[in-house]
Amino acid sequence: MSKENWDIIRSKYVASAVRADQYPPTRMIEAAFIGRSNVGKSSLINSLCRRNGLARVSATPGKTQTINFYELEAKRTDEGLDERAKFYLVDLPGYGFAKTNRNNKEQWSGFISKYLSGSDNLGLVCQLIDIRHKPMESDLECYQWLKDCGLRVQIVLTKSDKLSKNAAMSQKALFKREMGLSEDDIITYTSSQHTNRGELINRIMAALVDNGVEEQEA
Ligand SMILES: Nc1nc2c(ncn2[C@@H]2O[C@H](COP(=O)(O)OP(=O)(O)O)[C@@H](O)[C@H]2O)c(=O)[nH]1
Ligand SMILES: [Mg+2]
Repeated sequence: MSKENWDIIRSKYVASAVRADQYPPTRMIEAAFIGRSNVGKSSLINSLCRRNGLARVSATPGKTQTINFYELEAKRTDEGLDERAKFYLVDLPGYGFAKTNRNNKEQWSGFISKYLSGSDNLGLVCQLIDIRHKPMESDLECYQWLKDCGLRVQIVLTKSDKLSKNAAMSQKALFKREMGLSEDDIITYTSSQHTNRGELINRIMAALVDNGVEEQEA
């Protein structure tokens, strides 16, 4: 594949849903974001869109309990080309929220799994994992479940600024090994510094283009 050069140039919130009939009526290809509560998902979404307040950043885990849809426009500039593509960024509730009781947890998983297994438009799932942790049961289970659904998954190791370069590299190697990933399946990220922003956007767009995102000449 040639080196793509995509950027996110526009973003807006469109809808929150707890049921399928609340999804936005216009169908577009989707990239979903999932991870444990407090992994840095809202911060990553804001960093990708270069918008401070698009998704709500919180120090208290477990706040987002709805599926949130944002409409994004990406632009590719290569050798004078000016191509645009629109898609939905889908922010999913965090999994593994310790304070959630068993009942809530079951309800929650049903609601998420319905979305993930039922969306024909889902081109990529970005699964976020805190780089400081060892691979956790819930992360491995989630990954396996997504793969079993036939979904394409990009692993993003968040908060890489919390570790030294060397420690971050060995954590990445550990996740690669334990999850059986190739180099293209996993990336480190620091939201506050937008580290690896361009590379992650290019990977997201490559997956969406493979899955039929419509590119338009501007
Ligand atoms: N050091 C550091 N902290 C981060 C980073 N991303 C998020 N955080 C912090 O982690 C906490 C949870 O972030 P948030 O984006 O709300 O996580 P969410 O619950 O997954 O949406 C907040 O206090 C953020 O400031 C990062 O890249 N580096
Ligand atoms: Mg959040």
